[in-house]
Amino acid sequence: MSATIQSIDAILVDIPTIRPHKLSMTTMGVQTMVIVRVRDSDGLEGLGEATTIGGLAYGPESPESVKLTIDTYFAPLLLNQPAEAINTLRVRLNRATRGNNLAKSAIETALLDLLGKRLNQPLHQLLGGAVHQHIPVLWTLASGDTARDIDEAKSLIAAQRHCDFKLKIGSRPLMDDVRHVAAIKAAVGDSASVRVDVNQAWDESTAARGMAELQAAGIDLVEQPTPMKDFGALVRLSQKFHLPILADESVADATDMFTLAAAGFSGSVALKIAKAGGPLQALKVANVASAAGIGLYGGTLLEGTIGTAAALHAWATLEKLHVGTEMFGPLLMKDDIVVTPLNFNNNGVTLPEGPGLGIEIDEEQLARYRRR
Ligand code: MUC
Ligand code: MG
Repeated sequence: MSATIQSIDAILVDIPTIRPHKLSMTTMGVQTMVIVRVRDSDGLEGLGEATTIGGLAYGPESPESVKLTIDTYFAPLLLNQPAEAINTLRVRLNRATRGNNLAKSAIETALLDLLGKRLNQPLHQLLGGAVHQHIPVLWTLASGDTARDIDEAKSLIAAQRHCDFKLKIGSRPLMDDVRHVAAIKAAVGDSASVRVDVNQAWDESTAARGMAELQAAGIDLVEQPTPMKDFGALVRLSQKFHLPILADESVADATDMFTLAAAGFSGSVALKIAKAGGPLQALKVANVASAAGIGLYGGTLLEGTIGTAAALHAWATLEKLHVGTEMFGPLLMKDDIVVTPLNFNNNGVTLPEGPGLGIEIDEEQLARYRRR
């Protein structure tokens, strides 16, 4: 007899960030995680996480809506069902509920963690095994202040914590942003890759001007310059410039990836377990992208250690991450709720060991930061 799901808890956890994190649509001072704990009839527990950026500023799911969706709609569909039937459970959820991929990602992660613990195997092993044990991780400079960003970059380079950087732009006039980016690129030098993320803030003509300026400043990549639903703009910009484009918000799932590629997009895609609905779903996006010759990037919605570990297990199974990853979420938070944090070293992170995610909750820390 297989184990059945006995309880599902979705817990809101608020942890301040180490400094303001300024994106085109919001400035974060705190990160809210929804930590999901799924218990089975043998007493084993699987962990998952859903996180977004700035409440409802980034996308249509908020941490509070993720909790409500899981408590009210997902739990009745999952309770008393066989815990290891992950594909069947996903079909069951998707027949009864639309969208809500962040909430679905937390559930898929927790079920995979649970299965890994049952089989005493790390999550990457359930996905066919890791190709890489150490994965490169860039850092986002987004304090909102050029001099502070330069200091931050230089100390991270010196500590070999990160050697590549992404800058968040788009909230200021174009040429202010270009000057900010060019100053940082000049300060960090040729050995560091500097990219920008516009988070949809430009229209197509601003993007065309911006890309020409950024190319001249030595920038390596422009992420989501234009609105997510305007696939035509991304396609035309990717055909017009040698400076590559990284599609982020435009591509949530494998169908989005297929549609954008079929429309003629070339460049790379930011894979995110949250956008896709879980690690297995994000790997489906990777498969479609690879078939279309589109490069891969390990993306984050600034998850804490649990969500970041889940993504790392998935990214580790890919042969090549053409433009690296940004799995630094835990480092942006002032504190953690796990017993052993991830090991960031040598400009990257080491894949955690142990069954499932290889992550254990620190109950005291969880009690300290959970929302009451
Ligand atoms: C995004 O849009 O890429 C990832 C890194 C970061 O600083 O923000 C996120 C969201
Ligand atoms: Mg992005």
